[in-house]
Amino acid sequence: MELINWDKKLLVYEQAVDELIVKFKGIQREFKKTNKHSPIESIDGRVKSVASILDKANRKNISEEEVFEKLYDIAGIRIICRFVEDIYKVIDIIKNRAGIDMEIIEEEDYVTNKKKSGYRSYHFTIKYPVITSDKKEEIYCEIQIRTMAMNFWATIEHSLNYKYNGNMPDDLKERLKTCADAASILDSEMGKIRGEILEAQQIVQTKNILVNEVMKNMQNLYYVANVEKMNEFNKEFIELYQEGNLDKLNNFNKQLEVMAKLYKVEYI
Ligand code: 0O2
Repeated sequence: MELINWDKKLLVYEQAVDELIVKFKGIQREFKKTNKHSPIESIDGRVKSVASILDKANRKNISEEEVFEKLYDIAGIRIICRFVEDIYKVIDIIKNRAGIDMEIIEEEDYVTNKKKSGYRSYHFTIKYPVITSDKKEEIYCEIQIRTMAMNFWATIEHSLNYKYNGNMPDDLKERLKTCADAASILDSEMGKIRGEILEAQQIVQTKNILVNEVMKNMQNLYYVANVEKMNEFNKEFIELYQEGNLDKLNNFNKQLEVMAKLYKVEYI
């Protein structure tokens, strides 16, 4: 039996995780830049440690040589959403990429069919092509999609499972199931007030965009308008910003735009 050079073998898995994180962060940015609610709250990923690969292989009766063909989650990324509804948006985004830069091998819906432990999440096993300096290699990768509440529960349960080496006491298991139900209720209640939460998010985003525009306009005017006038504008801006009335801030910005036209400001 040939000894596996793990560092070398896992390089493509690291590359896949890095690339996938960049791709999903790009999608998240796209939503934010267009002032839309992003179904992706955050993304992280990891390559399983060699010890963890060997443990899982052992548990599943998979030989060392077979791990790369039979263990699908050596590379894994996790997409965290705010709402359950967002999970389904992310699922659509992934399905739309099938055949483009990834191939879907398997789907497991533990969101509607939670595991006995109480675990909820949506899993995809994909095949992902990694291009290295001299070859193309297709590897398996697992994408887990879950809400923040599901993630909180899973992270705690995972640590406890690790502590008890998979033999968690029954009473703790039961308490965790109660926690899983509570997380589920939290998701469902948050889903009901989703509209209100999104509106609040929208207000924050609109304010950010407006403030950026005001800043850009003021900066441009600084080059051409007189200092006293600009100090007045600056004072007015601070007052309006503190008042937090978006309509007034918008009118103020329009005033700046008129000034900019008057001074024939060249935008930088
Ligand atoms: P790690 O350390 O997160 O990588 P299984 O036979 O069910 O254990 P399988 O066949 O690979 O695993 O498929 P499945 O069910 O999709 O599980 C893969 C991963 O999902 C697990 O990887 C966990 O990350 C997560 N997961 C599944 N079930 C549970 C659960 O009950 N609790 C928690 N916290 N996570 C779960 P690993 O290799 O087990 O762990």
